[in-house]
Amino acid sequence: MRFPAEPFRIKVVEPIRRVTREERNRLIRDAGLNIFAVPADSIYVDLLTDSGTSAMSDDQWAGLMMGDESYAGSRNFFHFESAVRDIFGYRHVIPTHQGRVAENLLFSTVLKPGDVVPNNIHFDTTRANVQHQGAEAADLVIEEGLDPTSPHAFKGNLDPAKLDRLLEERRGRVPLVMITITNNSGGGQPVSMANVRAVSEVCRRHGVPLVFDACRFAENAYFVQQRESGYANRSVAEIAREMFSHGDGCTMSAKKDGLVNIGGFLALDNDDWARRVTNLLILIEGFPTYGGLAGRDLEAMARGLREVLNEDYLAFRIGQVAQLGALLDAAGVPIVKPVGGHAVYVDARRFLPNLPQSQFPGQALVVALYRDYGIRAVEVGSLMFAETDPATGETTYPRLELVRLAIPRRVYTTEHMRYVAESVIALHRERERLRGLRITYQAPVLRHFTVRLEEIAESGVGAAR
Ligand code: P70
Repeated sequence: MRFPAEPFRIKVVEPIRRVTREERNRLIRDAGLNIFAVPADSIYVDLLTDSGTSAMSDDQWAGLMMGDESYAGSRNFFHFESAVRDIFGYRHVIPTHQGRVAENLLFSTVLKPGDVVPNNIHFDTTRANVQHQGAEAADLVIEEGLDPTSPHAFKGNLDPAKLDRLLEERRGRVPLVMITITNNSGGGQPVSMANVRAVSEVCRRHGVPLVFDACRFAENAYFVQQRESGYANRSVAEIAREMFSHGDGCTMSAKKDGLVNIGGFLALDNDDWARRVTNLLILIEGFPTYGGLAGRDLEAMARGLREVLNEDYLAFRIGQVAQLGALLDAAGVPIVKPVGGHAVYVDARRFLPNLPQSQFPGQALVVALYRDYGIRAVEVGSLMFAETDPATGETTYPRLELVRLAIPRRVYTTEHMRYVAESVIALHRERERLRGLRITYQAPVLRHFTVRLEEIAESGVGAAR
């Protein structure tokens, strides 16, 4: 395997400032070992997220110039609305400025305290938005999806039997079922069409609507085409359309597979939900034909949503991520396999087996990657997801302790990817010198964004409570 050739030429370049290790060391200390708090211009390869970090095409940039900034009825809204209807097939299209607002609008409209929302695995903002309504977020991914070594082709699948049981037990308390494509918290793993069909059948039997978290829908559809029997000769656009036909709506952060730097939406078939969501939208986000965005942003999103279905692009995209994973795997770095769509996930538990989850091995790895190599990754593990019961003070840790190397779309070249691979491999060889961390400040929700930590002195290693 090799890195795929880029199916684009580069027309604009953004210089990267080179920074010394001493400067990075100082910056990460000032940041309280929180990678969100270091200045982005002190980073060489920024793999914090694939969200809002993509490079737009010349066609999208041209679209920005066609922005119609009318308060109501902008032509760009109609372009955007027809792109969403064509691709997703849902009637009501409600623009938001990003994905979490779509989640918040939906959940504040349909959830009550004590409700439950099943999902394969909720991502952080989705989980937090469910909990914010006093509802419970239930993760029902198949067992293989929690095993970083299982070679299952669709590790994002939601277990239909677990769902059936939950819908039985919590009858009347489940206003909707969600399914995240691809499953970000589980390693960017795809969900198969057969699974969506099975989940949809269970939902219909119980009379509960199915809503997709569709952030990375094109990447998911590409995996279906490549891996699921019966889909090799179907276009990615047809596959996406078929998948959405099994559900009742979707929330979307267009900062991923919309190929834009800002934007999102909620698309729904249910008239009553759409009406109530729209009323709330006007209260907190904006008029229904712009929803917190400029006309030009809507145009870029309309064009990006169509462009992302280009199969040369997707082959390059998925191939670039897969090859980074293959280089790490060949050198013995423990990663989640198969490699996901938008990111390579390093298994921090196996990378740093001597550090217990209470010492944040994933974050320790993130700090070292930045300090030593100028690479920014993000922890998706105990820092992001551990929960402490306020009554008992007991902490439950997530099954997976991962470090995500998320690849922005069309931004980095093959040489950047090689640099990342060589750096992670070098760090793996020197892993003995990494130390555990402890928290010195944390917020009550979504703490990873603002947390502060310090390194535990040498003698503290392995001596966790
Ligand atoms: C990411 C970002 C956002 C996201 C998502 C899924 C499956 C909804 C949203 C919210 C968040 C992030 C994480 C770490 C560092 C930076 C950013 N995911 N559903 O990178 O969408 O951000 O538009 O409100 O993945 O995975 P939005």
